[in-house]
Amino acid sequence: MPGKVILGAQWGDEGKGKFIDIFAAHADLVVRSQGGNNAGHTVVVDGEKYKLQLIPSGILYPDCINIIGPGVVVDPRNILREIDGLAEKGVKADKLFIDARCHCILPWHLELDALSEKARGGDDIGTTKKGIGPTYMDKAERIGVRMHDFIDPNRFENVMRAACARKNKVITGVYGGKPIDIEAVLEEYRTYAERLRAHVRDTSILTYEAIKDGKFVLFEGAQGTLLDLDMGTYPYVTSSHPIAGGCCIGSGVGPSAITDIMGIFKSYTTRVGKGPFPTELFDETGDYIRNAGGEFGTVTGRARRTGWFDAVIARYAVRVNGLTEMVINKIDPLRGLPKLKVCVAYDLGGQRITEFPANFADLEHCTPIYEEFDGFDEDITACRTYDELPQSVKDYISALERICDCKVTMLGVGPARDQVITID
Ligand code: 2SA
Ligand code: GDP
Ligand code: MG
Repeated sequence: MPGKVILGAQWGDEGKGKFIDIFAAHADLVVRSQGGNNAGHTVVVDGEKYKLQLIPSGILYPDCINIIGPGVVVDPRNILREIDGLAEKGVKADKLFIDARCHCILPWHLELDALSEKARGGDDIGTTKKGIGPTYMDKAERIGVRMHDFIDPNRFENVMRAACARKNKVITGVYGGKPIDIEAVLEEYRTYAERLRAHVRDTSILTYEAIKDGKFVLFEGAQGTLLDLDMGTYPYVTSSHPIAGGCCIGSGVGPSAITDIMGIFKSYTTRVGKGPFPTELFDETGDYIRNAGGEFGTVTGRARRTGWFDAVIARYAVRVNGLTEMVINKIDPLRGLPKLKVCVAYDLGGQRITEFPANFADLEHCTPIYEEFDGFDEDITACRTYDELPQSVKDYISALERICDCKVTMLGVGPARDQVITID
């Protein structure tokens, strides 16, 4: 049985949620290994929309075990809200387990995320303001509050007081902000700690044993390859590791656990937040794609920036993730555009380059070199086999497969779980 990774191969929001949901139906265990509630996955089941942030998509299947691995940062207030929201829709969280090693996102992290973005002036990252960066900073500095301390009644108060006092110095001293009232936080968060206790485990054991027993383990990616702290468009990245290697670190199992790595792409590109984006469209074609694709942030509602498919990025994603297969999702929004463009290389100072630059300054000066393909006017949302697709769509997909040098195994033609095409 496979250890399958499904991850975002661009800047996130490729529609991972839909594919994770499809495979979660057969999975014994679904594992989140990085990020936090900055993620937003939309899953549409029987017309009902589920917007999941931190809880793995396997939650929608009663027999599936859902793991929040040690590499994830957990906002106690937010996860309980998500659990309650699901309960209102009849979805139980009795098989949801949070690793004891997870770092907690606490009120000072939210405050510091907002203050640090504001202090950067026009040079802000465009974060989701969920406290992600400041929480990972504390983890790297080795001063964070881990879940095992948070839920321990004998340690909770001391650990929280110490962390708050330390961060209040930064909030007031560095940013001139208002200190966090620890008494109010203790009162509110003590109840969260009590409620979360039943979910906390050493999840690396659960994941390891599932793999050893030959179960189907699905590693659920969040954000996307270009937002990876090391391999993404630094500094306009998130503070975790959305690339395939991050799954091992963030779930506590070794690389031999992973057999398949599926990269989800959109048939075009989007990005939320700031940072370079070579194929970005600032014209009516960009607006057309944004509206047709409903490109607005799942968590923050922000309008996503839109552009043509960038195969330089796609080849990079194939390489740094070791993708074994590609999915081209959201093809339907391209309907009605006379021509479809694919960026096959960049022009950098008169030189043609085909590898994604490591240097942010270079990337800013790259201009795309495009190949053009015919568009399509047909409604493809009801197509369920490759043969039913218009010839121009088939040509576009074959071209992406050729240019990216990776097999395309599935296509997406609409938001619902069944609006996919599997290519044999
Ligand atoms: P952060 O909050 O520190 O992780 O922000 C750092 C950068 O990472 C980007 N980022 C994302 N990009 C796309 N989608 C994300 N999730 C939500 C969604 C976003 C939303 O599914 O739509 O609702 O706006 C996500 N999370 C982080 C972020 O834009 C910064 O560029
Ligand atoms: P994720 O973060 O990668 O899971 O993606 P999001 O849920 O943030 O954004 C993807 C959006 O596109 C959601 O609103 C999905 O319901 C929608 N979606 C997913 N697949 C398709 C598709 O093939 N066609 C269209 N039109 N919408 C899709
Ligand atoms: Mg998303």
